[in-house]
Amino acid sequence: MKADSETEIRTPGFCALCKSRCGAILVTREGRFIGQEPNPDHPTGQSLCIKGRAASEIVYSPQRQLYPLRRTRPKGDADPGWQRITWEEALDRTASELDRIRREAGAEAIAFGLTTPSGTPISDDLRWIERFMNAFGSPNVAYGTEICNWHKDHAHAFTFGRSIASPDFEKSGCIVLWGHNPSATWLDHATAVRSARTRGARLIVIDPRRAGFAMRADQWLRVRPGADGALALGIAGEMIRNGWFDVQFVRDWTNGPLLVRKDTNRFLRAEDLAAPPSGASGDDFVAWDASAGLPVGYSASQRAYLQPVIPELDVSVEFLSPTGASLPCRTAFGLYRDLCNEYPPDRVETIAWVKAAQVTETAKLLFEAGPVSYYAWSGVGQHTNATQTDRAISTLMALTGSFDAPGGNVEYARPPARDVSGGEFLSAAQRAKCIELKRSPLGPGRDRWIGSDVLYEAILHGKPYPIRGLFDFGKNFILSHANGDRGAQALAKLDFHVHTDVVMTPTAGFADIFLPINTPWEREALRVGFEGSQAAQNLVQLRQAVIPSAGESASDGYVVFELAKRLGFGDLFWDGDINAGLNAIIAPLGLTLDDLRAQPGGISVAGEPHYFRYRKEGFKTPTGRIEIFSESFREAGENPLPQFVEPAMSPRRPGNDAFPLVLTSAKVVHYCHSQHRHVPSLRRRSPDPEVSMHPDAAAERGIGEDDWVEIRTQNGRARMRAKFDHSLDRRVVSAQYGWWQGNDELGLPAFDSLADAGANYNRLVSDQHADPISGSIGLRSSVCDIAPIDRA
Ligand SMILES: Nc1nc2c(c(=O)[nH]1)N[C@H]1C(S)=C(S)[C@@H](COP(=O)(O)OP(=O)(O)OC[C@H]3O[C@@H](n4cnc5c(=O)[nH]c(N)nc54)[C@H](O)[C@@H]3O)O[C@H]1N2
Ligand SMILES: Nc1nc2c(c(=O)[nH]1)N[C@H]1C(S)=C(S)[C@@H](COP(=O)(O)OP(=O)(O)OC[C@H]3O[C@@H](n4cnc5c(=O)[nH]c(N)nc54)[C@H](O)[C@@H]3O)O[C@H]1N2
Ligand code: SF4
Ligand SMILES: [Mo]
Repeated sequence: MKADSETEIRTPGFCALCKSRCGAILVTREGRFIGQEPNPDHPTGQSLCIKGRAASEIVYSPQRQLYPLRRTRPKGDADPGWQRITWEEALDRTASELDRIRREAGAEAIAFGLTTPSGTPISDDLRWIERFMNAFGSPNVAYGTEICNWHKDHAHAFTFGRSIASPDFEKSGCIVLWGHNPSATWLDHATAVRSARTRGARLIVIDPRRAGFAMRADQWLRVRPGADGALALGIAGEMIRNGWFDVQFVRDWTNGPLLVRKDTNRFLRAEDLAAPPSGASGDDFVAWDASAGLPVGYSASQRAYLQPVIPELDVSVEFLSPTGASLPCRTAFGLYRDLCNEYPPDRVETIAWVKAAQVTETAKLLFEAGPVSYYAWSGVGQHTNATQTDRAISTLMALTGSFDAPGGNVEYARPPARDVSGGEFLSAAQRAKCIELKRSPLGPGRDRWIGSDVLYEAILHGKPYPIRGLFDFGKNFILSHANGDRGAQALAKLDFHVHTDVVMTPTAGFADIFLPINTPWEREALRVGFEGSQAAQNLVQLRQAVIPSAGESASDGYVVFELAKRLGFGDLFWDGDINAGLNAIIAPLGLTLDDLRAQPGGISVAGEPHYFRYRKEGFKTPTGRIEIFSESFREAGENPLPQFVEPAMSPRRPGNDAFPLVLTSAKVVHYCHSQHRHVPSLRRRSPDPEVSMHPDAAAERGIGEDDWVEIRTQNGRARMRAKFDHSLDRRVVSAQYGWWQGNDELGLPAFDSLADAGANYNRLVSDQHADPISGSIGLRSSVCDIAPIDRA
């Protein structure tokens, strides 16, 4: 902390508004927060985006809610009749209502809503909220993971036994950005990609829009929204056909050589055979030794072949069962190759709208320019086929052999702090009640995360059992999740709803109790490890509160520590002492809060990246190897190979002729999701909701640039301003989401989030079709038409 003048105080901290968590200098003058500046001494502090620079407007916005409120009028009434109450009253009432429903119907009858730590500062207090939800005992948490990160952080594990981890951009020869536009969404990623480019790294961007790095890529693949799976299979097919892949890696580290029975579509086991391979028995797997012309056993527990062998990757063999029946088999890799062969470049062009030549060129580039690192985010995750698309991308990436290699995707060492999220408090019996598990035993329900569609169903129709209460930490369901109208019906039906937020959102408007949350600059926050590099991971920082909280606003941490006491589990919350809790987290690092307070820039804990971890530990998958073929998927009734399935709403499915345009969306640098329209410097730059379309598609419909238009789908309508984008396929439009908030200072309007005359993108999207595994909804693969407003 250093005083530049008598009154200016400059404190190192970080911006918490998004996943980038840029290191920053927080500046106050005469007790007032002036703003943040980049802090090049911080591993993520090279620069700040316009949102980060607008921090003081967020803090001092007249649209913030500063006091606890109680509803006095019925839900659904245009006027909630908010009445200001004290924190004491608000917390007492919340505790007694939560306790009542828990006693009457079990903790599972209360669902939690939780906004995203990638696009809000809830990350400051996430650990405490997690601990609270677990201690309270509810297995139903609507986190939005299914439309955000589940594919990359969880589905990825079905292939690799771990998440997508971190692209080691610094050492990459080739970078792949697949449905990820860091220029608008992750400043620190963008900085790292830019410097890798300067150093000569090659770049492949898969995006329907020519935005951000797509403009400077070696290959920009303009994929049809939701057809990424077919594209990935097509590229993999070219790599395999031309020998442009790391054969040795695939043979040694994937389950490609293991034989699969044609009759059951399961792996062949030693016990299936009349003559098991030497030394193999029971459920040992079987591969083929071509030189000996014999099967050879593979033990998953030992992660090794039972005899020295160079197994055959691509072969079909026929065996005899103990009863003498014939057992035709093919290696997993052979089956994958057959699948890829169904997507030759010209067919990819027909399905995915990417030029055939680019499929081949991209395959070659991936082979020649490695090591390859990649990141795949919202462009992949928001489709009804998201999980298999993620499988298709990960198996494709397995072919490069760059996994866990310098310049590939790697896991950085993390400071070994104590995990206080309290997973151990939630019993197996409670976990089993998670309503998402009905959809798929493999999906987000395993971590007790639920989709908004199943939440609405449980509230509205009591299926699989009634959910009566909602404790919502910021999630703005009506704007950020599909079918906002059904969301509103569900919210209106709740017996009790408590909501924490900084502003009064349309979703919070349905609450019984509203609790006002402060902004990051008004509260302390501990961060153990940042993202993007080993140096960032090593940093432990306690961001200081640089100004007092406005009004009576307080942190989510305060809320849950206070409620835990009232609900009888204060002992699990250090009897209300947050500092004691924070000290417990950092104790294993040999640090105390006093140490961190004395060094607001943070303390670096030594840690080295551990490349090639799998060589010692194998992969955390059922076969102990990268799973090209996932038997777990087979057992759950899904295709064990990364099969491409058309999105539920697709121009290639019949019945959609009235909606000839594919509708997708993207984030803008000015705002996070449904936030920040009230911030003058941001709204001035982006005053209206926009839909981008090709000028020819506009001309066909009599639409001029900047005209207000109506977007129509089977599910609803929304009004936005037309923008021309020559780079788009003329059959694709990309629109903004999250528009509801007015801007009082600029006199710019609010939008009715439940009306056709409003601008709520997600009213256009049906929540009746979901990814069978993750529950993801097709936010980016709907079909629509667009008309000028005057003729609407
Ligand atoms: N069509 C379409 N829909 C999308 C997406 C898309 O790309 N297209 N993206 C999806 C994605 S990736 C996500 S993650 C979701 C996000 O959906 P949500 O998680 O609902 O995120 P927001 O809409 O930003 O709402 C966050 C709320 O949290 C409040 N808030 C800010 N700071 C705090 C805090 O410290 N504590 C609390 N309690 N509240 C705080 C904000 O004021 C805001 O009202 O949206 C999804 N919806
Ligand atoms: N400014 C800002 N930053 C944010 C956020 C924010 O709301 N605003 N939110 C944070 C959160 S929660 C998240 S999840 C991240 C997400 O970060 P990103 O994944 O980078 O987010 P998007 O820009 O929504 O989507 C990336 C790209 O996907 C493209 N795309 C659309 N449809 C498809 C498709 O079908 N296939 C492919 N391949 N690409 C497609 C879009 O055109 C877009 O350029 O950003 C985080 N950072
Ligand atoms: S990218 Fe912008 S909003 Fe996100 S942490 Fe950095 S400065 Fe803050
Ligand atoms: Mo997200």
